[in-house]
Amino acid sequence: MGFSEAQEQLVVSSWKAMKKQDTESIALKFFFRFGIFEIAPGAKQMFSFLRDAGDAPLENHPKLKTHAVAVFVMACESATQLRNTGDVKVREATLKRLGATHVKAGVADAHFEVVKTALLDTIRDAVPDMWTPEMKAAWEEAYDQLAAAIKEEMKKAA
Ligand code: HEM
Ligand code: ISQ
Repeated sequence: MGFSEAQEQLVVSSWKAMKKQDTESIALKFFFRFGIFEIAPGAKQMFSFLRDAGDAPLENHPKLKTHAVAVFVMACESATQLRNTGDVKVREATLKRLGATHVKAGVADAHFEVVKTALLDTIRDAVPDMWTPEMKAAWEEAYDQLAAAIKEEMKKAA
């Protein structure tokens, strides 16, 4: 499926609108929407910041926000690459690192679907006036291609 300039714009413009809001709370909402903790309570153990949080409020954990924002930023970059080259190539070093981190943490292929749903729901709630089926499809495609690249790298790292 080709990725058009219009599709890239749907992704980039909604992320711009989200960035103008409170990225901190968007990051938190995204994370807790995973729903993965209801589906798989054991998954909590995958995240070092949940393991060592102790009494510290999670809101203030720098890793949660940085990592959550990284997912949005990388999906945006993926949209731009899809439009330009029709293919997603994360920088080699970044991809290697991501493959290794996710394998080490015990992430499985099926988890990527959970995170995708959480991502799409978070965007829908953050920019309800912009949200359309076309926007959803554009983010989905950008995310799927990015996830495929990470999953591929996870197989090599396993
Ligand atoms: C860590 C991005 C999917 C669970 C990270 C980090 C980034 C990231 C940037 C920080 C560490 C590093 O840079 O190596 C992404 C992207 C994803 C994705 C772009 C999808 C396209 C997932 C999925 C899960 C997951 C599906 C499973 C629920 C984790 C865990 C860590 C991590 C457990 C380690 C956190 C910690 O202990 O500090 N991810 N991730 N990620 N990710 Fe993901
Ligand atoms: C790590 N990987 C994917 C998504 C995330 C969201 C919040 C915090 C960490 C994450």
